[in-house]
Amino acid sequence: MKNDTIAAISTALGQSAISIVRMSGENAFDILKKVFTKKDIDLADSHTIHYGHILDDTQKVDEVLVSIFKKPKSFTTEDMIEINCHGGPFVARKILELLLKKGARLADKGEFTERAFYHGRIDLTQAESVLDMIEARTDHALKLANKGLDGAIYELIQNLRQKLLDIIANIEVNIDYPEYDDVEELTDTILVPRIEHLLENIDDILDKAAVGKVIKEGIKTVIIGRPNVGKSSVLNALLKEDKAIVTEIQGTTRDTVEGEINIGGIILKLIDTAGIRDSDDLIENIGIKKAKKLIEEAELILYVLNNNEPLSKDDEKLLELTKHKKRIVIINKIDLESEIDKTFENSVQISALNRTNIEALEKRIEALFLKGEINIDDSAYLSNARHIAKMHKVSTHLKDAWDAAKAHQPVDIIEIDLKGAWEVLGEIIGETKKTTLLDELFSKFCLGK
Ligand SMILES: Nc1nc2c(ncn2[C@@H]2O[C@H](COP(=O)(O)OP(=O)(O)OP(=O)(O)O)[C@@H](O)[C@H]2O)c(=O)[nH]1
Ligand SMILES: [Mg+2]
Repeated sequence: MKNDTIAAISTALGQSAISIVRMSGENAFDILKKVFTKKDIDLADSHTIHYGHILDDTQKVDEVLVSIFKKPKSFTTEDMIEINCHGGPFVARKILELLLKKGARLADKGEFTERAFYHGRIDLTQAESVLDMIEARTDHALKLANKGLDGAIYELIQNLRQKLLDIIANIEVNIDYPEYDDVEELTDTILVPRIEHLLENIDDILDKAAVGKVIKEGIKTVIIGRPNVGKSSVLNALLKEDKAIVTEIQGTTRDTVEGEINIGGIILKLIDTAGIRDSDDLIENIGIKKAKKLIEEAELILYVLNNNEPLSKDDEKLLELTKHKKRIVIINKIDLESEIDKTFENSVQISALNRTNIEALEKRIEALFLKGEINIDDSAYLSNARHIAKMHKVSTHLKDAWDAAKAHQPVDIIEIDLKGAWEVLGEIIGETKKTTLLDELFSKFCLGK
């Protein structure tokens, strides 16, 4: 790990009231002193703010406030300074250039957070939460990110690791010191329920993770149906704006139209598609192909029917094609006479034109993904795809260990999978520092973070 001095602009480029230029590393104060009017700033107390000017030799560049954080009590655990300058992108860039000229190096993406991680200030899940925080778009997502940042995921994982370690240590003592009487001998009758208990813990975590993922990433929702049933009208009603063109002509929507809404704290990524039918129109056919592909990728299908028309063969086919998906059948145009005699498992009757029952539709969507109230304050939710994939791996190891214990295998065989589970849990919090993974991870950050 390098400890040279790095610098970057930490705020978004563009015009704003202030911008922040950040610097971290062993020469941070020496470099600052070369450009700042207050020459004894390194003697000031940590966590204080100082008024002064940034100078390019004798030329004033900007009037600034400089915050100082002395090692080890800083985000990176190194000496850190933050220069609050005026918000024009030119000013911030000019100050950055000066710092670079005086000996700092331009930070890589995410390098400040990376240093915090490598110096043990935060674990990997907290580092990832910094990114979640930046990307959060709803209150729920923000809460999740905050919990991660506070170390809730870390604690959750460490707790599981501790339980596993207790079993592993017990097995090792049994193997190495069979004569030791005061340590319980772990027979399979004792091991099976203990592994079962861990598996239950993990199932619960994975159940909650499904909710966590939805909160973090949103739901890819595709609106499909035959031409003219009112798909674009449903999109507009949900978005509460006239985004897609609506006409009485069949085949109005040819390409996809997208929009986003926040329902009960989750983001619905809505995609309106071309009505599916046999068409001679080249462009429309491309749209139809796209719609069929989107069905495969969708996490939620809103299947729209026209209340005023009986089900057609096309409807039957499309309903069959989407029956394995999370789906809501929307019976639209209830202001017109009903021609549909079939009932559906999960359906809502609306009039997109009159905006009738749109709230019921929203409630139905919410219920499909958020079973019961989500209470993020109470427990930690995994939401990061990397963590969830690892947790599945942990679960597989534990199931194998459980099978082995049930089959009365020797304890050292069972132990192999228990150790495997323990290691994978370590990978979640970054205890096994595989550099390729870490490089990739931190490169997702923006500069100055
Ligand atoms: N009466 C009534 N008409 C509706 C309702 N919703 C939509 N329409 C009308 O149905 C026609 C088709 O609506 P669109 O939303 O364009 O239908 P679509 O499914 O997107 O059609 P394509 O893009 O051609 O596949 C328009 O004339 C709408 O005004 C409704 O709830 N009641
Ligand atoms: Mg349309």
